[in-house]
Order: sequence, then structure tokens, then C-alpha cells
Amino acid sequence: QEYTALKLKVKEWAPKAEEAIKGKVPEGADVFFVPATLRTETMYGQTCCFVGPKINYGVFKVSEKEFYIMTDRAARNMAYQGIFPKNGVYEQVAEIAGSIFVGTLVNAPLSVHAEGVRILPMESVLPTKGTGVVTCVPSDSPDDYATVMDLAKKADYYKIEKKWAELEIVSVIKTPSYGELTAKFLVEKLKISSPKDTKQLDEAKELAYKEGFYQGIMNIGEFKGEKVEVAKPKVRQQLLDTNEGFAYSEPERKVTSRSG
Ligand code: ZZB
Repeated sequence: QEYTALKLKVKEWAPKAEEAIKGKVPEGADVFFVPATLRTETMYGQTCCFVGPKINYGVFKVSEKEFYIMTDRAARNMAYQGIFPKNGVYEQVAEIAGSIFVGTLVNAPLSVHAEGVRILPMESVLPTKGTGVVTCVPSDSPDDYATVMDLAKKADYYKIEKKWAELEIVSVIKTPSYGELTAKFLVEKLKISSPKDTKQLDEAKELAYKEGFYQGIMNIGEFKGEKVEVAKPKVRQQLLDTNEGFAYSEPERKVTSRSG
């Protein structure tokens, strides 16, 4: 599985995260959350970035100036893919639970929300897939749409500010069957009422992938009007060229979908 790992630079730590990271990362170094995605063409629509609240994350040193946040498992894989300076070696400077990061403000490359997006909790993030960090695109990912709706509805319960889950959802891709907001359309059509409706969400994801890839037309950005099939590799290449992303491949996959 060839993913694109995206670099979301921390702009402002949540207070608890600031405390946890203090003294572990040199002054002036950049720290990035590193979600893995297969849908680079949707990055314009990022409205937040998810971590599993109960998952333990490592902060890994890539150079004196750059640190990445992801699971230990992902760091180990990356150590054999030329991402760290020495083959097979990766240095962890801190280990922090996902819940601690919630509220941290990060810069999401290409997102229309240039002011930054927040780190938010998602219960269904799998520690065994990708990097354990998931960027949120509620226009095109039914899981993400269902989760941001739930977060906004139960903001107090999740101990977040409601507005963090209510960033505008812009149209990224247009399709003949589902219109301008594929995820919203499918969540409503399949009567999905919570992120726990995993069976319907898996079905929605399948439908969204197919329709988006084969019928989708870009509705935003530099490649607006082009077919998704055509735009997808171009957006990816851009992210690689600007060093806002890098290729990450998962050597073996034990899990094929979020619900297992
Ligand atoms: C942005 C995005 C936008 C995604 C979209 C999907 C969609 P798959 O097909 O099952 O392999 N993901 C990555 N890592 C994890 C994880 N650890 N736990 C849970 N979800 C994870 O799914 C790959 C996608 O699953 C990735 O691409 C990521 O979400 C998520 F519009 O990134 B995606 C119809 C889906 N649309």
C-alpha cells in the first residue's frame, strides 16, 4: 500500500501537549503530525486532523530541525524507507497519548483553512494502519463527516471547543451521483447517525471511493475542472515537490478497513 504521508506543522500546542513536549524538542525545531492518505486530491478540504485518544504516539527526531508525530510502528517502517538519517534507526524523544494533543493547532498543506486546523479525537483510528494519524476531509470521507458531526454535537463530552469541529466543509470533488459533497450525501442516504455505524460507513466508504475516483471532477484548486483520475497524481507530485509530503509504503497489511 503506497500512502502519501502529509506534514502538518504544529502552529500552537494545546496546553497539556506543550507541557509534555517541553525540553524534549529543541527550541526553534518544527514538529509535524504525519497522517497517511490515499486521497491526496482531497487535501484542499481538510478541516481537522484525527488522533486516537487512547493511542500512544511517539515524537521522532528526523533531523535537528524536524520531528514527526506518529505511531512507533510507522516510525519503524519509515526507518527502512530512507526517511530517517540512518537506515534502520529511528530516535524517539517523547511518548505521548493522543488525548493530550487534542486542541493543538496545525497547518494543513493545501487546505482552504489556511489559518490552521485542530487535532481532534477519533475513536476508530487504528493503531495498526498507516501512521495512526488521520487527516480529516468531511466533504469526501463518510467516516470523517460522521465524526465531525458527532464531535460538534457532543463537544462538552469530548472536551473540545465546538467551533474546532465546525470549520466550513467546502466542495472538493463533484460527481454525477452524489453531487458536491459526497460524504454528506452518503451519510444521509444510508441514514448513518453516528461514527459507530461501522457497517454502513464501510459501505459508504466503498461507494465514495469508486464514484470519486471514476466519476469525480475536481471542484477546487489548481486542477479544478479536471478528472480526479488525472488530477490525483499531480496533486501528489506537488506535495512531494514542496516537501509537504513524502511517500510511505506499508510493508504488510493485516487490516483492510477501519472496522477491521
Ligand atoms: C484523507 C481522506 C480523504 C481519506 C477522503 C479517505 C477519503 P483504506 O482504503 O481503508 O486503506 N486512514 C489512514 N490511516 C488510518 C488509521 N490508522 N485508522 C483509520 N483510518 C485511517 O483507507 C485509507 C484511508 O483511511 C486514508 O485516506 C485515511 O483517510 C484513513 F476523502 O485520508 B484518507 C472514501 C474515503 N475518502
